[in-house]
Amino acid sequence: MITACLTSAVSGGIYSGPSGTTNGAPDNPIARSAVSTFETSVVEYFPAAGVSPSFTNPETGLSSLGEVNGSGTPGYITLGFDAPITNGLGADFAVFENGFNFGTNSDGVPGLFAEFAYVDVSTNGSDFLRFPSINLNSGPLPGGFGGAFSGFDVTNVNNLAGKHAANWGTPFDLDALSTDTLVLNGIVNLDQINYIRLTDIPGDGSYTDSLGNPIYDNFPTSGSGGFDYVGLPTGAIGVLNSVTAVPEPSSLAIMGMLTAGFVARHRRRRRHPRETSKAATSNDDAA
Ligand SMILES: [Ca+2]
Ligand SMILES: [Ca+2]
Ligand SMILES: [Ca+2]
Repeated sequence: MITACLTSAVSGGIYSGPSGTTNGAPDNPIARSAVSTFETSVVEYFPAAGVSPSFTNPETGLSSLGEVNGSGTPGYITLGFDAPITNGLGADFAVFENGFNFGTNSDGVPGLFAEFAYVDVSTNGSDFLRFPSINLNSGPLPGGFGGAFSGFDVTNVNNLAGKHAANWGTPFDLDALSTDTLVLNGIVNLDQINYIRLTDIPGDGSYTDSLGNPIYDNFPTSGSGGFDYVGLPTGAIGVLNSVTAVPEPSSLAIMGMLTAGFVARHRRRRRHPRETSKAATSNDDAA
């Protein structure tokens, strides 16, 4: 029975469902419990008009990006890291939102209460490069409560933040950007990503994926409108590949203690050269 469910899940769309592993999907999510490093700073935060003040404090907790229609500027947030993200094997970071399962597609795969965002990366903080994305949905799943409260079939969605349920991170592989002009010109260094920006997608279809398809999500939402940023210190960007961190202060302390011990032994040897030499001799005899 489980096998039948997994097989039908793949036939709905090739991408992963909202939570857990979907057999054969290229973008299975990362569990939050499997990640230990997250962003450490909020570099910029510009919510769109209409977000409730209680959801506008990203440095201390849950905040929202808000959304506007196609004529305005969508809300966004730019996040910084202690160590640059690098393009290692497979996915290099994962983005977490707070969506939840809602509805099911024709294959019985759960849908998602979706609030999507574009993902951009930067080395220098001013030149940002956007991940290519795919949305093959032409609207919400049936059974919702209208445009602002419906489920969406995320097996038709790729490389948009917010396509997985809470505590499941959407994986992003920097390899997807390797042929872009900004990378080839050295302006964005995929082995030194210092900034990641999340930009809400107002899901009325006025914003598109990389193929030109309109993107739909719950719209218009109010209060905590648009993509929800979980806030610091929890963090929304799980780092999977990064520059090797410098030793932690605790490690340095241990190294210091080891060095001090070595110096003390060295001094004892210099003070009592004969004893040391005797000990060595007797050891030799024993052998
Ligand atoms: Ca990679
Ligand atoms: Ca949300
Ligand atoms: Ca949105």
